[in-house]
Amino acid sequence: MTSWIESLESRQLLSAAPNLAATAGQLVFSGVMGASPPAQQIALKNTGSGKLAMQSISISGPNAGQFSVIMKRLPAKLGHGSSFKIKVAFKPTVEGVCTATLDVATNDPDMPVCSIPLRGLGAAGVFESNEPSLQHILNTLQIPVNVGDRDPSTNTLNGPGPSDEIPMQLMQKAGKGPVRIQTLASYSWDSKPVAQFGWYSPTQPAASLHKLFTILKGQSQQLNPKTSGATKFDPGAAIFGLYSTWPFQSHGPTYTQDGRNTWSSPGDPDHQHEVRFYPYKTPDGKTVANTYIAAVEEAFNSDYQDAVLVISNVKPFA
Ligand SMILES: [Ca+2]
Ligand SMILES: [Ca+2]
Repeated sequence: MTSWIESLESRQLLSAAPNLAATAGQLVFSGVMGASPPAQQIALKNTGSGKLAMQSISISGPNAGQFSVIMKRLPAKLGHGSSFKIKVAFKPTVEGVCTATLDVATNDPDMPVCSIPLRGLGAAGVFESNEPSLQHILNTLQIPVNVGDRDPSTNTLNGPGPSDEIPMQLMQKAGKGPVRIQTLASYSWDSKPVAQFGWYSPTQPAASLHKLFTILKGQSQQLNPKTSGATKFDPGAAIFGLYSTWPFQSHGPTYTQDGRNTWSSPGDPDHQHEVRFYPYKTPDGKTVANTYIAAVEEAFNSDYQDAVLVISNVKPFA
């Protein structure tokens, strides 16, 4: 039986332990082969009370060579509350999904090596056939959805083959609170802005579009582009569709309703079907209720990654 003194001592030992906490759970990059997108910073902090001995920082994993650490000399120890900032850079020499981990070895008693996932998407170049495919975009972001591309090594959604796509040309709000939209990627032309997004009521004239947000100039050709404007809205019980306008394209908006995309000619591979929806999944394959990937094609090359969105709190209107 442990005496109260021994118990107190062990508790004090435990509370004197160092603890490493990182400011990011993972880092995600995208870039063109041979070039470096901006390096991303991560801070390593000692949130324990004992001294944290910093032993090494390195990168390992299948594509370790695609990433590098930029840091000053590693401090021997970090006191309570102190942190050490480093940067991680991505310079792809290959196309497609790159994975590695940033490994931080310390004397943290319950995690001697803290491994932070690094993920990167390498592109052959910019625009059109140099762009990554929708499937490679989702693979990089660990969204295990099959888009039906018979050859994910090319930007075009070839086929398409059997996929997780669901029919959803119009939708309704599913529950309380607003509808939210997050932009995961944009591989389109670099206009100012790249695109304007919004929603519309199918029973109102085409002109009654409700503007939401834009993808900012300079933010195309990458994952997680910066946007400006409203990324949530409350349509109440209304049935609605999504639209986008693309200044580079002289034709009208792209709508979620195929029949409104009258600018698309019968010879196009995906005649008028310019937005595809897929149920959103977490990395372990679980489908998230009322949440969908929207893959948008703004013109004619059928790559469906001109914008890749996540829309939540909606249900299909059939
Ligand atoms: Ca393809
Ligand atoms: Ca594209």
